[in-house]
Amino acid sequence: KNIKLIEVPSEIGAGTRGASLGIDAIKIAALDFMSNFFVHFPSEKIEVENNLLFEPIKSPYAKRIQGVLTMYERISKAVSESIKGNFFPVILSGDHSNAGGTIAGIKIAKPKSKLGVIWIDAHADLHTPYTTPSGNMHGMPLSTAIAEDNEESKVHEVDEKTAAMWNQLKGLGKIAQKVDPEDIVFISLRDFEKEEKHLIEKYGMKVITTAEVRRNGAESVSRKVLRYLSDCTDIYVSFDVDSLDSAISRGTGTPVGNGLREREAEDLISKFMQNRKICCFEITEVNPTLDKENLMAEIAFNILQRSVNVLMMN
Ligand code: DIR
Ligand code: MN
Ligand code: MN
Ligand code: MN
Repeated sequence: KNIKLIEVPSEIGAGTRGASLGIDAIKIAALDFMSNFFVHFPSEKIEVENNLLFEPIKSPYAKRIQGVLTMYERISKAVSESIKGNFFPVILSGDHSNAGGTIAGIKIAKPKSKLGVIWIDAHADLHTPYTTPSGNMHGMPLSTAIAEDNEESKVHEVDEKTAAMWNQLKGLGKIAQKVDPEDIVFISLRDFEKEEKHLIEKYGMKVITTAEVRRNGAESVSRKVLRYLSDCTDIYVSFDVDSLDSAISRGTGTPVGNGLREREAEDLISKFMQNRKICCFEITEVNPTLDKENLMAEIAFNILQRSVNVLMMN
């Protein structure tokens, strides 16, 4: 495959500052490993709106949604153009809200695809402005992808302007539901709210636990996941580094225990990358300001490098 790196150092969707530095931290890890990985691929850096962090919050239940909408537009354009140009986009991203733009971009490039999503994350990222406990938009990208408000679980009212921007996020590319909820598979999900659980149960989204990855191994788990997604034509893999256990993921905004080991994540992602349906890969939420010795970025780099090696052989 013809790899293109897309760098999205946006962190306006996160609740903790610093994820915009994750990409540079990954590059520094590459230098420390004396790897020339980053000279091998064309890359494109997307303009960001991180200056919004200095401004007052206008939408408490969807913080900086105006900026997130701008990011969705830019990211989806870059991703769709790279796919149309026959590239395989590998996205290095700040916070996970950016993944909503990535999914939109894939669908814009491949409107007829049935797109499956493998979401490797401690979290479900299925909140909406109507249910969010934090107002942080990195907890919402999958709801925009499935065009979901979760009215049934509503906990707060949302002002009209915010609601209108939320509708724009969901409708980006004039394709409402970009992913069928049943075509989402969560891996290592372990920290979610009841409003998210409601959607997972209602739509029958698939969940693979850390214990199952440990017990059955990468080969068996990847076969099962790909079987779940057997009627999909294309598959996107989104890797939030907080899927890794908190013992090794200090360097991310929301570390959670009972997560994957480095090798478990690496083996599993490499298996996915062998599949011909894989059309895009994203790594997100590395925050070096929280870390010691740049460990999180080093792990992310190892996983990135092995994944891209596998992609190039396929
Ligand atoms: C929580 C935390 N579900 C929220 N989400 C995180 O604020 O919506 N997602 N950290 O990655
Ligand atoms: Mn996430
Ligand atoms: Mn997460
Ligand atoms: Mn299906």
